[in-house]
Formats: sequence, structure tokens, C-alpha cells
Amino acid sequence: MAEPRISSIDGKLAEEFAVPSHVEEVKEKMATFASFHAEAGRKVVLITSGGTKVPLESRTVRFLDNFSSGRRGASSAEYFIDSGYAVIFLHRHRSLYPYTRMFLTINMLDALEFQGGDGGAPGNAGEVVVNQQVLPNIAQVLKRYHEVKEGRLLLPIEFNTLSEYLHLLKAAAQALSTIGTKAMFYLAAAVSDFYIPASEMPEHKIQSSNGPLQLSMKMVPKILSPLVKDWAPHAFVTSFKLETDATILLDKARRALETYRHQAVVANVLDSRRGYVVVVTPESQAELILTEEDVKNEVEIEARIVSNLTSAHKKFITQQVVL
Ligand code: 9Z3
Repeated sequence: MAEPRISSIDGKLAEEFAVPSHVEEVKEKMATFASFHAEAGRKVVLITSGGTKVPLESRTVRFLDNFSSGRRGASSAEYFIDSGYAVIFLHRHRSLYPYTRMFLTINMLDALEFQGGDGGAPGNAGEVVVNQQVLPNIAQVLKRYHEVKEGRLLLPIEFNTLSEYLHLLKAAAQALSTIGTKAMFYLAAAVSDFYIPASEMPEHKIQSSNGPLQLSMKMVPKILSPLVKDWAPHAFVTSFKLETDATILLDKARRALETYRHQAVVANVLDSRRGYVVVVTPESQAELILTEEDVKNEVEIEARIVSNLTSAHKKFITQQVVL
């Protein structure tokens, strides 16, 4: 009997990237979440968000980080939920989080005040209430947050390091494979291209007394390849392409689509990412732009990205059924 195909990336993942101890437990949670929502007629999107951390020492003092605030992932999660999706939010610990992201710049103690009593005297402090001037729209957001919680529409999963990210993404892909075309991947996390394998990593803190530091890093395996081909072959997959040089962006996005044969690439340049992206698919190229008027009305570009992709996903599902 033929052996099941194990891609070389699977082998590399197991050998060179430490497996998080809770990966099986998380996988089961994600599978239960996916089938619960699919049975209720909902689509499920796996959003990755935030930057990965690559340690330079196994007892880590120093690490390399990829830049991402997590805003794109967190705001997109809200728009997907508004569009009827359930969301698995695989995010970097402490990066922006759906709903609470809106209050990140506020010092919690500035938003609270005493009412009644004598303003904090021991034994008679009065009640602590929210200062409506500091948080004018808290009630609206809190209401939505509770609805989402009651509907169990958001499953948050955290990662810190690149190893955790890779193993948890693989587990997510396998968990979502059971719901076929109803699954979408929205890979907005900023993922390192380079790493130091566990076998080559010094155990202790690198010493500056040894002189200038020279690093040699290996290429991170291209996880998109087994994700599309082996782990979740029926899902709708969107990756993100980030560049700082706008002249190479679209070429790189097209090349990614040709290489991995997935459904869409959202191409963006670091400096203009809040107001301009291009959604590239094998058949089309859609520029999404926020006008000054949009910005004034606090429209977020993620609303447009999510609207574009949810339509494409709907079309994708009907095409797969017809074929
Ligand atoms: C993105 O391009 C995201 O749009 C941003 C969002 C990280 C720029 P923020 O979190 O920013 O709102 O501050 N993500 C993908 C970045 C990435 O690492 N892509 C790789 C590549 O471009 C692999 S697909 O090669």
C-alpha cells in the first residue's frame, strides 16, 4: 500500500521548529468551533495577525521581530463577523485585538471616575463609572462585544514565536479542512522569512565580549505551499504581500499566485497600507482606495478588503459546487 505523502515541509517543521505543547488541544478546539458554525450555516475565516518573533538564543534574551501592529487583522475580524462569518483569530500575543483595539490609546484610569461618595475616601468611595467624555462610544462597542461573545463567533488563539505560528497555522488548516469550501484563510500576519534552527542556536545569551555579532539564518519553509495543496485543499486562501518598494509589489503578488495557486493576494506597501491596497486574483486586479471623504467618515480600508473577499468567496463556493 502506498505511504501517505508527507511533504518535506512537514518534516522540517517537526525537526527544526519547536512544537508548542498545547497544539493538539488547540487543534481540537478549532475543529469543534469550525464544525459548530458550519452546521449552523456559517462560513469560518482563519485570520492571522501581528508579527512573528524569531529567537536568537534558546534561553531567549534577543529576538528578531517582524513589524505589524495587528490592526489589519483585528479590524478585519470585526468586518468578517458583521458579514456573517465566525472567526478564528490567530494573533501575536498583545497585538491589537478586535473591539478593544479602539481603546488602546486610552489610559484606563483616565476613563474611570467616582460617582457619589466622597471621591475615594476609604469606606465611602462611591461607585466607579465610565467617563463618557473619554469613552463616548463604549456602550455601542461593549454591546457588540457581548453579542459576539454570546454567539461564540470569535475564537482567539495566541502565538509569540515563528515556531508557534507555523505549528498553529498547520493545526488550523487541518482543523478547517473538515468544512471544505466554507473555510477562508486570511493570512495578514507579518511572518519572518529567516530563522535559526534549534540545532544551531546557542543556549545562553550571546556575549558582546566575543566581538561583533554575525548571524547566519536559514530560509523559512514556504508554508503556503502545503497549506494550499495538502492541509486545506478546498478552502479559499488569501495571502498578503508586503513591500516597501512599490515598483516590485504587483510582480511579487502575481508570482505568489502563480507559485502557490491560491485564490487571492492582497498587495500593500508599508507606508500607504491604511489607504491603498490591490486585491490580485488569477483573473482580476482590484485597486481599493480610501478617498479623503472616506477618511473623514472614518471608513477603514479593511471594510473594503473584507467586502471584496467575501464576494469572491461566495462565488468560489458556487463554482466548486457546479464543477
Ligand atoms: C501584511 O501585508 C499586512 O497588511 C500588514 C498590516 C502587516 C502590513 P498592521 O498589522 O499591518 O495593520 O500594522 N501582511 C503580510 C506580511 C507578510 O509577511 N507577507 C509575506 C510577504 O510579503 C508573506 S505572505 O512575503
